[in-house]
Amino acid sequence: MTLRKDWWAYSSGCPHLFEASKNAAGGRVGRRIIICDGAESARLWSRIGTDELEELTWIPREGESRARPSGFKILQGGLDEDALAKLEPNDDDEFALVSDDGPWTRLAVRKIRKVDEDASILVLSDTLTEDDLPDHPSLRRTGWKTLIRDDINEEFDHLANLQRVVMIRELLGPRERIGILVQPDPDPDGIASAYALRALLGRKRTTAPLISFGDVQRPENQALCDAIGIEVRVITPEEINEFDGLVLVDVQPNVFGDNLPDRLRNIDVVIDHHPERAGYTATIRDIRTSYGATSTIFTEYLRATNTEINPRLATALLYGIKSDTQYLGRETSERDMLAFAHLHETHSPALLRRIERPALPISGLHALGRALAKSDVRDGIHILVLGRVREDVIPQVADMALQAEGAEWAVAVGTVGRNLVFSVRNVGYVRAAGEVVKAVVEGLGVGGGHRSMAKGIIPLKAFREVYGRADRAQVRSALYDAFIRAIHRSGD
Ligand SMILES: [Mn+2]
Repeated sequence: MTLRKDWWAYSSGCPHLFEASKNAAGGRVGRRIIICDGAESARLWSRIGTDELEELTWIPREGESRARPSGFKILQGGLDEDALAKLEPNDDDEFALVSDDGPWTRLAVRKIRKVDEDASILVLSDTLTEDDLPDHPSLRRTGWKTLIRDDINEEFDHLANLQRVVMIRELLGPRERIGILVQPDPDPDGIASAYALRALLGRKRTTAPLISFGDVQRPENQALCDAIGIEVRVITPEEINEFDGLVLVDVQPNVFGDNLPDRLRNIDVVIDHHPERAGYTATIRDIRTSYGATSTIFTEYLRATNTEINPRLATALLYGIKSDTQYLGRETSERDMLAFAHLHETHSPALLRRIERPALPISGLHALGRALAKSDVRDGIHILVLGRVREDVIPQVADMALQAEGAEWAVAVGTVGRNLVFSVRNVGYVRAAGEVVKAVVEGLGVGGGHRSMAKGIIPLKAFREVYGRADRAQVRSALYDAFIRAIHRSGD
C-alpha cells in the first residue's frame, strides 16, 4: 500500500515543521529610515516610540527652532539626494515620510528615488490622499496621528509585502504564459493560493493556468474547485516547457522526485510555507515557515496591494487557512489569525458550507441509517459500522458520530474494495488519535494521523485471519476491544 504523507486527514492539511520566522515581514534585516517634515511631526513620532533598526531624522521647517526632538537626528543638508545618500541606504532599507505637506512629500519621494529607484516608501499623512502622491510602485500611504506602535509595524509589514509583489509583477509581467504549479492532488491551501496569485497578477486562466502533475481527488477539494469555479489543469512533465513563466505555490520542487526536469530546477518564483529545500534555484523566493498556510501569505499580498478580495476569493483563502491549520488549531501563527479575521469579513458562508459539506450519496445515508440503529456509546467509544460504502462517506460519519452524548471517541468503519477503512475522531483531551490507531492496526494494516483525527486500513483478509468472520457484529466487537486496549495502553 503506498500512501501520501497526509493520506489519513479528512480536511487535507500539509504537515510541516514549525520553525522560527525568517522572512520579509518577520525577521527584518533592513533599517527603517523615518523622515519627518518638521519638529511637530517628529515630536508626535517620538511619542509613538521607536523600534529596533529605526533611524529617526527630521528636517526643520523654515524659521523653526533646530531644537532636537528626542531620539531624532537632523537630516544635514535638508531634502536633497546628497543628504539622503549620506544615510547610505541599501536594498533592504525602507523609508517613511511623515508629512501633511503635498509639495514636500512629492519632492521627498523624487529625491529618495534618485538615491534608490525601487525604494519602499511609506507615507504617513492624515491629509494627503493617493491622488496627491506620485506614482511609485512600492509606495503606501496611511493616516498616522491615531496610530500606535503596533499599527506602524503593521504598516511596514504591508510595505514589505507590497515590495515582494512589485518584484513578482515586474518579473512575470512580460511573460506570455505563466504556469502556476501546485502539488499533485493539490490541497485547499495550494489551490486557493494559486487562485489568489492569478488575481494578483491580473491574469486569466488562458495566460496563467493552474497546473498540476496530478488531479484534484478528494471530494472536498473538488467541491472547492466547483464552488469557486477553479480549474486545475493536469499536465505531463514535458508540457511544463510550454510556459515561459513558472511559479510554484505551496510546494517546492523536491516534492516532484529526484529526477527533475531542468525547467523545475530553475523556476521563476516560489511562495511556500514548508521548510526550505535545496536543489533548485528561484529568482524570487518567499518562504515563510512560521506561517500555518500559504494562503496567509497571499492574503497579506492582496491587502498590501489594495487588491479587491471578492467573496469567492475570500472564501477560497479562508478555507485554505482553515484546512491547513485545522481550524486555527495546529501550527497557527498570529499572522494566520489576522488573515483569517480579515477574510472572514468578506467570505461567503453559503459557499463555504457547500465546500465543507460535500454531498453524501443516498446509499451512504442508508448505510448510516442502518449503522445508527445499532449504535451505542460504551466507555466513551461510539462505533458506527457502515458496511460497504463510498470512501468519502466514512470521515463525514465519523465527524458526526462524535456528537453522540458521552462520546470521547468516534469510529466510523466501512468496507471499501477489499479493505476495512475506518476514520477516528476524538474530543482532543484524550490520547492522540494517531497513536491509538497505530496500535489498533498493529500487525494487521496501516494507520496514523493527528491528535484528534486519524484513519486506519485493515485488509479484510488479514482481519478474517485473526477474527474468523468480518460481519458487522464481529467488526464492531473487534474494533471496540482493540480501541479499549490501545486507549488504556500504559507507557508511551
Ligand atoms: Mn500549505
